[in-house]
Amino acid sequence: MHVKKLTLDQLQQLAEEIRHELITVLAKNGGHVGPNLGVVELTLALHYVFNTPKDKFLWDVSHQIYVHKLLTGRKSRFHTVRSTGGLSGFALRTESEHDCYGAAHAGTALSAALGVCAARDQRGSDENVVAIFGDAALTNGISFEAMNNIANTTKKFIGILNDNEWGIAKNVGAISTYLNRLITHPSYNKLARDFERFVRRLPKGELALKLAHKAEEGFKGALTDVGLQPSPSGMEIDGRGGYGSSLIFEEMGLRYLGPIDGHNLPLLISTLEFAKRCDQPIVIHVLTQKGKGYEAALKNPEKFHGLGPYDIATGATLPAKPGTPPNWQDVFGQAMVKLCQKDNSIVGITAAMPSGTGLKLLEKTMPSRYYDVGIAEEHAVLFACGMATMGFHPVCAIYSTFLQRAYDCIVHDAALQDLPVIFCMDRAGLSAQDGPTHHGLFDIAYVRSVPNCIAMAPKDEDELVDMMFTATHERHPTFIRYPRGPAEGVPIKDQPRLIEIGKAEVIQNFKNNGGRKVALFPLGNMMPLGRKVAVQLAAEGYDVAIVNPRFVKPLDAGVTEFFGRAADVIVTLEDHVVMGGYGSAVLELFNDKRISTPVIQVGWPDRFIEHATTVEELRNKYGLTVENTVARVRAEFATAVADRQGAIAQLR
Ligand SMILES: Cc1ncc(C[n+]2csc(CCOP(=O)(O)OP(=O)(O)O)c2C)c(N)n1
Repeated sequence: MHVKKLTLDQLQQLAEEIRHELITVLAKNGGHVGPNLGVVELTLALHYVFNTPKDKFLWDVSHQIYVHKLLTGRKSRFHTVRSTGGLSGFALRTESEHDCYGAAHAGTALSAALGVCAARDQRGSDENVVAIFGDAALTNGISFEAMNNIANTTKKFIGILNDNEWGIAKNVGAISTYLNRLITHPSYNKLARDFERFVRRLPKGELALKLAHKAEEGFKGALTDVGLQPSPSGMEIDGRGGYGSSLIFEEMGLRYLGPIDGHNLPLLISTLEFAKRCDQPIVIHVLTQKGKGYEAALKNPEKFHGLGPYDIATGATLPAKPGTPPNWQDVFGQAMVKLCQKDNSIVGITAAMPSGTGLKLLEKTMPSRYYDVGIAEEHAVLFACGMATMGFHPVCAIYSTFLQRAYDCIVHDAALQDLPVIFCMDRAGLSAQDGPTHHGLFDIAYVRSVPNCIAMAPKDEDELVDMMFTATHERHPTFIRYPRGPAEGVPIKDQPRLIEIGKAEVIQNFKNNGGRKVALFPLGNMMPLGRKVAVQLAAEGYDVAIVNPRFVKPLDAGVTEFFGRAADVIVTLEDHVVMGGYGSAVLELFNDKRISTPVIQVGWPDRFIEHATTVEELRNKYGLTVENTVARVRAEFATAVADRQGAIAQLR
């Protein structure tokens, strides 16, 4: 797409077409509708002014990258976005030379962009480097770590703060309040003199000049166009000699331009042209509207941040089929409310994911017991640790993949001090359409090696509630992992039960019917697969036991050892990488006890699992299936028989 050759009218026409494409394709595939509709003009302006792949765009989270994909040779494949074999929903270096940096976790763009700048300066080349980051990404500590470093690292750095007042939910905290004050302040206009001078110096006849004139108009109307609320509080008092001196960016040695209307193409283009020529690191504060151009998305920014297929006319998403069990997240949210009602020591903490985790219900019903700390997982864990030292039982509801961010806080703060923080690790397992950045496949490995930690996985939603209840009675860091989507559909008891720590549940013992003995250990959400495997093996004459491990740490050494000695073959099943996972824990125990029963480990291989339309497709591809598990059991016995026959033949 030769955006640079287009006139302003053509650019505006293109913006319309892009919006249409986004709304129609995503209605089928699902995806990040609101964020992308919000950056149509910004992305067009970026491509108008800069030249990728030479110039580098680093998108924070990169969920807003669809427009960039459409403009960089991927239009014909856009209908495949987030589906099996199709385009990724995020920036991916292997997908295009125009995606110079992959991402999907928040807060990485500024640091990585600064690294690119440092490399450019070392090489002596002249690429422009642009980091595009959201107002909620700015609540993330890494963004500030980067800003602390920019001015003394490079002279050429362009940051674009894409401010739409929303993360997934409404942005929270002091930074958000600060940005709001900034954009509503009557003397906000930091576009200022030298920008005007720059505009006047532009050579006549260039489109940019015409755009610049339009820009002035647009700039005047910027705030009213976007329709942000004026701040109710007094803004003059910052205690530091005037509002201007308190600009965070300028205090950090970054030139600040804005706020400008992020839907005003001429204004965006002129401002970016200016930034390109600026010989000082610069941040441009751009105001955009999430969901711009689509009524349904404007009405419900949280839902349309990211969603599954929807009806274009109404914005309604497909209702769950009748009889679909509640989502794990909803069960978690309801259980939190009940637990908090009965026990004053319990609070819920989310890192900017109230609806995704299900904690929104707590926010609604018991707001005083609910904390949204922003996209700040490290802070969330440390905050929880602080509360735990005061006798509280904080529950951190954080996706498995995002908790990776806070690993040191888990080790150094929660575990080392042995604090009763509860980690509800949501999305443990696959997030199929998001892909490798979002799959939660490493948490067992990273938790089970840390002393003092207790790690469990419920087989169904009733057990999830029991485990949460149990965790609130513990004096150690406790981790509960469960996946995305519908639970198992079992009834939940009125009164949860305490589960004995480290105690597995024997669901089905051997029948001693003369069949070859196979003991299945399906962890957590692998129980349905385990049960199906059991049925198939029994049909083939095997004598099958099923154990619900419940605990990855501490393992139920007694039960595991018993079956290790009684069975001919053990099968562990886990929605986690095999390496370092639950099966590894069983093998370590067997090694310790000198048990030589073969262990078949069913789980994810030692590679990053790509995105796909459904979890089933990926399970089929990687063999987390009934057929493959049964085949491996058969093969194990065939090998054992062959080995035995070989050994007998040798004796003869
Ligand atoms: C470390 C981390 N935590 C949580 C998330 C989930 N998440 C994805 S996008 C998003 C909100 C981003 O808001 P913002 O940066 O303002 O961008 P916008 O969507 O508003 O354009 C969140 C919390 C994430 N991607 N990474």
